[in-house]
Amino acid sequence: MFLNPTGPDTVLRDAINGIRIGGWSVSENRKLTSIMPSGTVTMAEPVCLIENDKDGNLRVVPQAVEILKQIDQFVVVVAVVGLYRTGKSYLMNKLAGKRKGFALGATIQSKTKGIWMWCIPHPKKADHTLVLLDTEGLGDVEKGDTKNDNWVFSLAVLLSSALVYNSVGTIDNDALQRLHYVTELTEHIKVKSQANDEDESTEFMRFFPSFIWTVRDFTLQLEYDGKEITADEYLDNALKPKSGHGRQVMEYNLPRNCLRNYFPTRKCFVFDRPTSAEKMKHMDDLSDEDLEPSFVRQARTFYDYVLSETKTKTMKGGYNMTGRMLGSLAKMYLDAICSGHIPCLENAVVALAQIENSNAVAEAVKFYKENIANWVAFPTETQAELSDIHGKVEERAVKIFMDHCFKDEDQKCQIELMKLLQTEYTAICDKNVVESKKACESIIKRIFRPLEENIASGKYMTVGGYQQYRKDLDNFISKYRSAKGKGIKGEESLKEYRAKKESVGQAIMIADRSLDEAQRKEKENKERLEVMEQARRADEEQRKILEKQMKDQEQTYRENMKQLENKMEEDRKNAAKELEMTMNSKLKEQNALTKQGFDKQAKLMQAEIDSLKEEKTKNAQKKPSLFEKAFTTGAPDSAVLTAVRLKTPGPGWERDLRPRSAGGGKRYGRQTSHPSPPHDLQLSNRFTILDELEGSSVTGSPLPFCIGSRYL
Ligand SMILES: Nc1nc2c(ncn2[C@@H]2O[C@H](COP(=O)(O)OP(=O)(O)OP(=O)(O)O)[C@@H](O)[C@H]2O)c(=O)[nH]1
Ligand SMILES: [Mg+2]
Repeated sequence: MFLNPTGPDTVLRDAINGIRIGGWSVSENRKLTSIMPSGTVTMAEPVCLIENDKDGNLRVVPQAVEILKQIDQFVVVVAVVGLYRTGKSYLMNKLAGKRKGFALGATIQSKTKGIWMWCIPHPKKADHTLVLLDTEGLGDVEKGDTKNDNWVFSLAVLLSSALVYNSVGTIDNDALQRLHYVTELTEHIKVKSQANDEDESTEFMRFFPSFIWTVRDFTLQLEYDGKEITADEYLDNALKPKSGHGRQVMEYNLPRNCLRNYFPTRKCFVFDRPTSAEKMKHMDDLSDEDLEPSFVRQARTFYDYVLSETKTKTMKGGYNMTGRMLGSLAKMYLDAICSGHIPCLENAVVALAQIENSNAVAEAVKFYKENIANWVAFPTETQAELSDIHGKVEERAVKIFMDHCFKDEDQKCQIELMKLLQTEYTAICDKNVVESKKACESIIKRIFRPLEENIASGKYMTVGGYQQYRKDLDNFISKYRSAKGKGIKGEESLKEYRAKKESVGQAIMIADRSLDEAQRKEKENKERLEVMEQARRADEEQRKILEKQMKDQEQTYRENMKQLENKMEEDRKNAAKELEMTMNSKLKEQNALTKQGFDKQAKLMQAEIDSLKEEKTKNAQKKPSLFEKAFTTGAPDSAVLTAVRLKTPGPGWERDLRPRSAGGGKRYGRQTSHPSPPHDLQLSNRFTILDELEGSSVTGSPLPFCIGSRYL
């Protein structure tokens, strides 16, 4: 047993100093490209993640979860478990590349209590955070009550992507019997939420971490039947089952079978004694020079293997996990344990997806709002200018969502995001109209002031006054039209101003005695035509706005489609990778069983392999949901077309907005049985696809375009 002084220490150390908080940041210079997913932390020292208090209560430490929440990067999680006083904390410090960190105990009393956590930037994997979990020693007789040992062991399995099992001496039957925690995992981990009697442990391999056995103070020769063997072969030999059916054989085989069947990969490292007993009392003060060179070498090999081979922590389905997700997961599992339930992988994935996806929506909307506010100078000169900014910001916002979401069943959250962004954009468009009208009003006031003054002073109420009035009016109109800063409602505002002036013009005409009846008629006709021309200009202006907004919708769908397709492809790859890995591990085990003469067990395993194969095929053929279908189908599938129909006032209304060829006496537009859209038609009125995608059936007019298809 490893010995030395200092008492137990469960105080949460303030390691939050020195944390670099990550997350999405937008630089001051308003550049969209400057958003950087830094999202990691560097902790000066470990903190307690799960407390195991004197009364035997387990509790997640909120401050530690807060730290994990800052980690937006994917995490590689290495947890160490094993009997107390076996040098676990020392080994974890080695992985952190530090001499001190996880507290070492130098007495026979156990040191580490609960589960401690240390997050550092991954030394070998860019943009990944390494999370080291050091656990309380198992089987501490002094505790008297070891009821939490199973939970500590199970939590280490559930939270890690590599589980290091640390023991001293040799891997013999005693060592394996001491690892009975692994045989009890079925009582502490549930895979599916629906309770049924089927043995779920066949599924464990898909979600379990890789297994690494570290054997400390190893004094034997790695030889078998006179031949030199590797540490891995040493472990494999130790895990060989016995044939037979008696109770003793079953007991002998149980931990071995569990280890072989639950974990996707196995690895073994043996370590020599590091130094003399005396020196080991203060091992965290010793440098490599003070240690046995063989131990230093072995520790280095272990370090290199763990840091290069340990995969990113994934969830059921192969989704990569961020630090934030790990924090939520720890909390969920602890909540389940504390309320007397068994942590369930399937429930955890669903609950985590809900949290993550609604966070992703919130993040994306926040980003959109902030950037639109930063970028748009109201009023924009054209609708195209606003659309352009909207398109760019929206693209990034959707990307933020896609980067953070997972398992978004039927794209519920993505549709929710599209709705929210649409609402935001509609509000921005409305504001742009209001701001433009305000700007136009003030420009009109400034430019037409001399005209107003002349009207007020009665300057035009004389012979020849009408001609002068028209000349001045035309002059100011052309000045107004060339003025900058009016925004998108220049003609509409002018139309309104001119409408107000119509009666003034008529009064001046009547007062002008130089005009005979015929001339007056002719001028009136001209006035009428001008009013129509002004209205045409205003309508044309509005048509352009609407047309652009329609294009924006198309663009929104294209962008969402593009990013969704990428995401789906990535998800498919991850799921396939997970299945492939499990299948390979099972095949390897099956081969080994056949070689060792356990044909019956090997045959039994075939059923598991077949079911994985079936799942792999299903996964590749997975039918897209309605939303996916809408995005990916090229054929005019009537259900999809109906579902993605944009609710417009009726077919042909878009054409109705186009002016008729010049010279038409009527304003414009051909008569149809469908009404033309009101010119103040808002995007939100027309944009109803999202509601429809969420379930309600749609009937009505055919769509003007189909999202995501070549019918756009
Ligand atoms: N003999 C021996 N002692 C070691 C080794 N590694 C560390 N020690 C010493 O063993 C003592 C216990 O080490 P820890 O790392 O605290 O052991 P632990 O497994 O974390 O202990 P608990 O947290 O109490 O379960 C310390 O005095 C270490 O210096 C080793 O490889 N061999
Ligand atoms: Mg320890």
